[in-house]
Amino acid sequence: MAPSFDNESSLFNFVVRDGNGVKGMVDTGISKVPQAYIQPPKEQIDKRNASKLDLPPIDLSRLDGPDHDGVVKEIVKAAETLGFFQVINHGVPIDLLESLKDTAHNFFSLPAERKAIYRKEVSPSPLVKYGTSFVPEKEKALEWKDYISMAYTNDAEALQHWPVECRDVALQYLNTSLEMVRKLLGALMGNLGVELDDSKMDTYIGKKMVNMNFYPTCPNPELTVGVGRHSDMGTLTILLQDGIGGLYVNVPEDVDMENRGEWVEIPPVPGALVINIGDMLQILSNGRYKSAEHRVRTTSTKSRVSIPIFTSPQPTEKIAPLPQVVKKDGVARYREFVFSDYMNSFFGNAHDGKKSLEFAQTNSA
Ligand SMILES: O=C(O)CCC(=O)C(=O)O
Ligand SMILES: [Fe+2]
Repeated sequence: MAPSFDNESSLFNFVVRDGNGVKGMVDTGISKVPQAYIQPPKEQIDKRNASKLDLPPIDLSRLDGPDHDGVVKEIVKAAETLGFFQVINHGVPIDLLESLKDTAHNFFSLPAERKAIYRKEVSPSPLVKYGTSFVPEKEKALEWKDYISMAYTNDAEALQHWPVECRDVALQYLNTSLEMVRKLLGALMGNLGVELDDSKMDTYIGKKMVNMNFYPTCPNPELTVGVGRHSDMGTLTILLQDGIGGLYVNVPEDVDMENRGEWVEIPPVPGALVINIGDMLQILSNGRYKSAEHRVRTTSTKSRVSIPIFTSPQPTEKIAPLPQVVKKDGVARYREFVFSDYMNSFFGNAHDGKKSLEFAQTNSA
């Protein structure tokens, strides 16, 4: 028998502790969103008056031709303003993108007990974690999302430990994306006067993770969020979204763009990947590049999937604004810290916009 979802602890046990996820709850046939998922009014997403971002995707094949400098300028401009852009001709095969979306749907359609073996308390591998919401223990309202997270160390360990249902496509996705990540980061760092050799590159993107997010259909999308307002913690995120839409980014107040201060939707573009700047790149660039504040709406008609690759420094890495930039700016806007301390602060708090950066802020930020 389905538990009573009006009772908070019975809901928490079913969805979070027993690993049924939001998907398991929706499959019991609920007709309205339980109280635990109702967001405070200021976090609810009103779809009706949101604009769509009207920026053409950047064609990365042009990086290798005579337009190289022009493309670098487009990438830099996007990183300095919105912290979000889309790319095409990125080197990841289009049929792989289709397989990834199918694989995510298939994985989340598995019976709960097949997914629940990867809950963090019991997972057979520290590389793999299945869960729901972001930090359910700390959240006032839960997020309408289940996920599987696969950390990368090397190909052999990925093939050994990642769930058999997703490992091949997830690993191909990661491996075919890395060249693009290196090119993008090389261009962004080059613009700051910093040349990256292979080992320096590894300092900033040494840690890699592939996630699959699943947002089940929701009876009251106007009351919930798929993911609450946040910026990503790491260096660069590569994101595959499906055709459903619902990814919003906040246009900062202080940039020269239309829709300042508003949430704009990043429209799905077939074959494109979304790139977003994470907190580490904002800090390394001493605030020139902006980590993007974003969030995800739910829908009542179809379940949505998205598949991000998160790149970041290794936990033991010391991070601080790059000296070349601090010298030019005359001031360091962030202090030095060890990345694992930033991670603990990030995962120790519910999503709250760009508050994550306060951990590293100095008075001059
Ligand atoms: O589902 C999406 O489009 C975005 C997901 C996201 O922001 C995240 O996983 O950090
Ligand atoms: Fe994100």
